[in-house]
Amino acid sequence: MERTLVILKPSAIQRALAGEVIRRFERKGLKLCAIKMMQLSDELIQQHYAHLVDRPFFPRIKESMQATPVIVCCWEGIEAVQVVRDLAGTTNGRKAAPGSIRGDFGVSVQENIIHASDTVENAAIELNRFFGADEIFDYQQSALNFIYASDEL
Ligand code: IDP
Ligand code: MG
Repeated sequence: MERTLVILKPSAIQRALAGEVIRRFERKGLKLCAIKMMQLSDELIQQHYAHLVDRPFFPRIKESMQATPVIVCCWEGIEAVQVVRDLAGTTNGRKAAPGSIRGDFGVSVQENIIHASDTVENAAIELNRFFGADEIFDYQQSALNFIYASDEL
């Protein structure tokens, strides 16, 4: 099983899409292992978007990510990192496929509703960045044998 980080950005909070987005992950069969609301600090944003710090639009992203508290969550499943990236859709909401979260709910590059970890390695780093070990829960997903076949588990 993989675990991945999703952030419901201020664009999701302000547009009252948090429930809708969480519902999509739940209905897919992913297991919710952690969830909390938090206000992102300057330091956390600089670490999280380190690959964009030198880009001219970085101050705008930072302001946007701090506009409201965000909801961070951890989702678990087989190949969960790619499954969640596919559910999110490509970065630009105008280009994202209809049916994806960004494709259905956004028309912006920046205000694109969610963050989703892009690799297994980054997912582990990001989960560690946003959650303490005691905030991520191990519990039995009772429908597991109806979500996956026995040879997939
Ligand atoms: P991703 O979120 O699809 O992984 P990244 O390239 O990692 O995309 O960028 C992180 C976030 O920074 C994007 O989700 C988007 O909110 C914002 N962003 C990326 N590129 C641009 C840009 O060219 N203009 C404004 N915001 C951008
Ligand atoms: Mg990214």
